[in-house]
Amino acid sequence: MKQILLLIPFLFFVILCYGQHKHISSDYSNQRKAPSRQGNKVVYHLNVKDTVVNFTGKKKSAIAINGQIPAPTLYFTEGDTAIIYVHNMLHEEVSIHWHGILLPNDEDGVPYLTTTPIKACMTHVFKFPIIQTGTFWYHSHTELQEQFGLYGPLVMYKAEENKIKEEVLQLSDWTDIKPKEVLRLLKRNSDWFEIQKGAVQSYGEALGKGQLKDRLKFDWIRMPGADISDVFFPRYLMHGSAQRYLPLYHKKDSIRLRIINGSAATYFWLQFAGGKMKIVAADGNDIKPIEVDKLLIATAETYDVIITLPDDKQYELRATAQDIKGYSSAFFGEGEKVKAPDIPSLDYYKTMGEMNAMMSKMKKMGMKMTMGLKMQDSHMPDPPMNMLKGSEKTMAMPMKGMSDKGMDMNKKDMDMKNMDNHKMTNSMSMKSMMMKKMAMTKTKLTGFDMPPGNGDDKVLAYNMIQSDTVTSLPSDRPWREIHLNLSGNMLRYVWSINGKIFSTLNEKVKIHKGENVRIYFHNATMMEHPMHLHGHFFRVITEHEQVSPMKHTFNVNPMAMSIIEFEATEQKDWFLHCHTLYHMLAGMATVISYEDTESQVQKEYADGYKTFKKKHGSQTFLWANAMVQSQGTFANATVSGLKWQLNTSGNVNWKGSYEAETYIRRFIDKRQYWSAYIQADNRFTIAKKDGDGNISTNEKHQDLFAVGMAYLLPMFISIDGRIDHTGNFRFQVSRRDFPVTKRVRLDAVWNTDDEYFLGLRYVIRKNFALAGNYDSDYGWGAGIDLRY
Ligand SMILES: [Cu+2]
Repeated sequence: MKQILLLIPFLFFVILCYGQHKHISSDYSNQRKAPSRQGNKVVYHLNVKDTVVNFTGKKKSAIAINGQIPAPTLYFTEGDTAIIYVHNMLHEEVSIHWHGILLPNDEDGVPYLTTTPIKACMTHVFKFPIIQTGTFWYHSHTELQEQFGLYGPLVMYKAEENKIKEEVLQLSDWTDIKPKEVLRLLKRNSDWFEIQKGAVQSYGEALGKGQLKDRLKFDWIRMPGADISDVFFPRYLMHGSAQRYLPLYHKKDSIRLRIINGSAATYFWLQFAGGKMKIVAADGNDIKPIEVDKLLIATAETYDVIITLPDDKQYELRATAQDIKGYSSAFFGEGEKVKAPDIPSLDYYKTMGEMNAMMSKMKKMGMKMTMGLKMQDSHMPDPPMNMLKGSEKTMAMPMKGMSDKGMDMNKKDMDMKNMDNHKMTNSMSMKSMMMKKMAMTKTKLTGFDMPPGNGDDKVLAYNMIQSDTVTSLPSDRPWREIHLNLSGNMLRYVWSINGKIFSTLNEKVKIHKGENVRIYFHNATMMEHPMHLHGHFFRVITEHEQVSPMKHTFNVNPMAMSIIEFEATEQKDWFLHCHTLYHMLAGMATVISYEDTESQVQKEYADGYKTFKKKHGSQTFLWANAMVQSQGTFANATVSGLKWQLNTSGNVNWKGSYEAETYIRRFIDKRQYWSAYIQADNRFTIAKKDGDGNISTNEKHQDLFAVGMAYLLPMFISIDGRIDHTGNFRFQVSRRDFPVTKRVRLDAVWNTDDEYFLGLRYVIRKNFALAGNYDSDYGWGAGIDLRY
């Protein structure tokens, strides 16, 4: 009886949930075609639901809104009130953030930070006045849902708008690998994506190209290689399909393209086959029109671009992924196809050499790969991007990860933090002025100037964008200056701001209403970061000081410094983060917080907020592998957290000898080169045959406890010393995953107990390789390597 009573609340929930679904379904059919309008209230219903897609020839699950990917475009006019019902029909929590929209804090849609999370089977109503115009978008802010398809456009018209024909085009990237698995592979430091992209920089190829020295230099500073992106995407989408056909356009038609980069982790080069593209708005704000041949759109940015068809043909608008590994297209008009030119693929080895040359140049100049920290030095050399620009244009490619030197910045930065982080000033200090000047004239704030095609093309740079109104901040306000270092560790795929991973962030960045806020972004990493501040527009300082463009998302170049400024007119907390989804979820986020105003949601959902934070950098991952060989099996499993790892490895041969080692390791320093561990060993050895070939009955059993320390040397050589409970000291040297060729990896281990291991792997698939090895205890063998 008691059990039945306990069942009642459960049954009640099931009925409620089912009822909710039914209710939504009927709503859905009514609402899917158009919003309902009552006076200036515009009502939309968004049904978030599982779906099945087929972008690559394989059926995969995804998430759609009203059955669509991208989600339906929401249209409003300035002065409207948006009323948006989000019906969560998933069995998991959902959130919707209105990207680039100025709205009350609790409508911003970041779950647990600003807005109540939308639990499974629940509906949340967003209501906010439309006080701006332009092209924007919306997306989930819950874990990896955005990569699953949860994004859509949002267009706000002026009350009196000169409308011409228009197309909304949302760009995105798609992977058949589950996004969670993508993140796990990045955390595992798997090189499967590099293999897929053809971006492995192996010793074999470097030797063949005469660039062994460059390859060694990279390894010497513990940098895995030069690359632009972390993830391989098999498909890029132009508003939901790889190729889109828009035949209803004719000669001389001008079309306003509202282009939104809704990708999880891709910048795109845009090209139009029918002539120049006229850019008229950036991030929703009108700018002085600029005609260009190419433009790079960073993740989460939007541009309004006008194209004109020169003839009655089909003209391609192409969006090429920045790593040139694929593109999506839209064809305008009918008739003969006119394609946009192909962009030559990247030469990683060439880049490697050029980056090394740049680094030595910087070293010679005594520059600590840090921008903006030595402003007083009038002989300050140009920032690296500038150097890049002056030389070969194809070299503007970043190195993946974090340089040794870049990490020095953290130390230095600590001093700087004490000095003037969050500093209040009434007027600009000398240093501030110098830095600003630098941002204006030296750091060009472009995307990578890797010209897609010939060098005469006009390529958009931030410095070319001028707002059509003056954007300078009021001069009678106090200034607050904030320095944010974008930092990271590629080896363990940890990303941070001021050395803090969001999951471990205790102190928010405090500002005060009524101030002018200036934020310096110092990118100490070798990757670009599209930084996005919620709920505000900021001016990105360019050489057109007065009319610097207003944006909600902007690209910070590798090893460069950029400045943004905004008026603090809001209240409560606003998310500030890198919009590369995997960087954000690995910790590159912080909170801009208005002093003395607190979000009710964070208090109300304190535990949820903790979990939300944890999911931005402190997730736990598991990986394992097993080499099944002719002489035995070698297995290894790791559970990895932010600062610790639990690992167990074991070997067993067909005769019954086995050995198992289990350790728990804690990383000590910021760079995570140092670690300390405790270990338990367990061995059972059946002695080998004696000289006459008789099997000896001599068996040996040994249990050991040990403590040790390990350090990662240049060249990715790991050294490790441990002492066990019998007093025996063991020193071990190892180098793993050494890239011999694109697909061949070498592992080598040696220790003072005279044990050694040499293994070669030929990688065939993400989780399958052919392997052969020699182990001092187990002998020669060949077989397969299975990886998870
Ligand atoms: Cu980033």
